Amino acid sequence: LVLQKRTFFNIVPDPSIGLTEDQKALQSAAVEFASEQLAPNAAKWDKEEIFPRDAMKKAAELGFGGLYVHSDYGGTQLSRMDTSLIIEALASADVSTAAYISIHNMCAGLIDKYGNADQKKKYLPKLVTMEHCASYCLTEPGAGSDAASLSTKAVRDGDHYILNGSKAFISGGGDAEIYLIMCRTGKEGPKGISCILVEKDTPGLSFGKKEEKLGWNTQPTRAVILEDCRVPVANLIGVEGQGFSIAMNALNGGRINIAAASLGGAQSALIFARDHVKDRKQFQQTLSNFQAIQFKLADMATQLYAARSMLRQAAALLDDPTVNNPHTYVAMAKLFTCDTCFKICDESLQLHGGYGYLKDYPVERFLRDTRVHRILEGSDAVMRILTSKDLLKD
Ligand code: FAD
Ligand code: 2MC
Repeated sequence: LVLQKRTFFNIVPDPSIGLTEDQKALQSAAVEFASEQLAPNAAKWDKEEIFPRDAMKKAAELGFGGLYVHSDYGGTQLSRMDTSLIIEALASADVSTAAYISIHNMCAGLIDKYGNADQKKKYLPKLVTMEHCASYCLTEPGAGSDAASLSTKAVRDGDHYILNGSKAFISGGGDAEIYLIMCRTGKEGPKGISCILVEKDTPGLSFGKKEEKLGWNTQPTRAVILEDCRVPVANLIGVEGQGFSIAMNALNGGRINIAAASLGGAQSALIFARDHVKDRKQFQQTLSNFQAIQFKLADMATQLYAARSMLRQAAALLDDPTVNNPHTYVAMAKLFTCDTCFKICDESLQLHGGYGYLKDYPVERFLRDTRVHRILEGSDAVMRILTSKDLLKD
């Protein structure tokens, strides 16, 4: 019951349809890696809450640790669209690990885009190989959806900043070597925020307990605590006051990839449902003989096709510098895709009957892992806020 490469493409809607030959080659490499390295281990990593650093290093050997990073620093330098194909393919075997790889790439991409030459030279090579992992630290106990209200402070003291505050729900927290901390260096609101890189062994940086979660169990989630944490001014990414803009721009690509991870999960859930109903007999025939079941599968495939088409178009818009407000399209696509794909996983579980509820079958893991995509990297409500703001503006 693990995903095989041959089954990934052997389904309607075919995830490779409409792609260029280069994109198909990238996708194929990612599917092969996913089916050989992730699929056989995903259930164990989930159950035992293993953060699979060796497997991620192997992924990095294929270029998946520096997807947006310039080749000067060993990166793969791919577009948002091409990156989303890779994350989708990895997630078809293991949504949680693929999603962490997405966060790591969001951080490496942020340093690549906004860091100076010294910062890139110092940090990117080890991030690209995933010898070092990175965490993105925006959320705080009192600032979730309202991220611009964050209160972690960085106060200048000569050549250093002194950071105080705490970050909640940080993926990779406690294990990652690099922390990108969004913190307040100026006035209230989005314009007073900066982005500062903190290395794991910096005195004053500590971590909360590992959170126990419904899904995303192959990656640790911890609070990140900063107590008089002294960081060189050289670790400021971009300029003071640019942090919120940096954080939001990085999140746009992140949101595409979280939704792409939902697509991968839903794709596998559909494959498992199809295979199950073709095999399972009730009332002296296979379940797939019943038109109610056939129509259910058709609806799941149609929804998946709609979500994938929308997400890929939003990714292409984000890649196009002439497009105004691509983040609104990203928001609509994340909202629709994450919601739709979660429902496909739920329908797949239903089609498995009681077996779907057992951990012997993979579908409950896809359901648990995709659920959180409607909350993190901007909840459903935040996606609606972004869309309606644009829609209602004068
Ligand atoms: P709240 O903002 O309190 O929202 C609660 C509910 O109210 C939600 O349903 C929300 O949609 C709704 N809501 C909020 N505002 C409005 C409104 N104006 N109108 C209508 N409804 C509204 N953060 C990081 O910075 N880095 C990470 O690596 C990271 N990893 C995470 C991993 C996991 C497993 C989880 C669960 C979270 C992670 N997060 C991370 C945090 C995540 O981004 C936040 O949980 C998310 O942004 C929502 O914030 P909140 O939990 O404070 O919910
Ligand atoms: N892309 C580009 N720019 C953006 C943007 C985006 N996605 N979102 C906001 N902006 C700009 C916006 O255009 C404005 O620019 P300007 O000052 O030039 O007009 C500026 O940022 C401030 O935006 P708002 O005035 O809309 O600020 P407000 O505080 O009202 O709301 C909101 C911002 C709700 C959209 C933002 O706080 C948000 O995205 N919240 C969700 C937080 C989130 O996604 N957290 C995820 C944490 S990471 C995670 O979960 C992981 C698993 C890694």
